[in-house]
Amino acid sequence: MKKHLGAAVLTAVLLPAMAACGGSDDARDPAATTRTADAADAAGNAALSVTDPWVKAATDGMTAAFGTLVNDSTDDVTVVSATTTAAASTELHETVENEDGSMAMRPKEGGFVIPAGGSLTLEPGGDHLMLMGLSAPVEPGTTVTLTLTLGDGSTVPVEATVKAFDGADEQYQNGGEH
Ligand SMILES: [Cu+2]
Repeated sequence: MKKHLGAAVLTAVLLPAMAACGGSDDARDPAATTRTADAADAAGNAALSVTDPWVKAATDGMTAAFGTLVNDSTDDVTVVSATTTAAASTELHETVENEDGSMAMRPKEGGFVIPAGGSLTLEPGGDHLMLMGLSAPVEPGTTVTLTLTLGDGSTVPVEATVKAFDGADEQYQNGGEH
């Protein structure tokens, strides 16, 4: 499939660049930037993979990314932050019920914790990755590359498919639109 090939090439080009600007902590753990999404390294460090990652199509403003975070390691794994080239900033959000019964989302305190040998599902109406300040329309059928940063400083690249979806329109709790 042409689309897949394109995405793979794009990833191959982008990932080394991302790794190169991965922050000042890199020197502490040289292996961090080379760890892959689907394999634990020889030392048995935390390995996280993402099943069926997808992003809600949007023309501008903000959107959200979902999927199932799977932890195959014997230690809890925490996703502490995320980035994507598709948006100016990315936040880890949870969805909570306001006192008036309406649903609102807010930054997840402490990040997403995936228990050892367990998983955490990011889904509309629940936990999700919030992409804020889209740099371009996010079109159905295209791919968005996200990079998750874990508590140990390692990163996990994620290729998320863009899907049209109605819903996941919870208001940002501190957004104050009204
Ligand atoms: Cu959100």
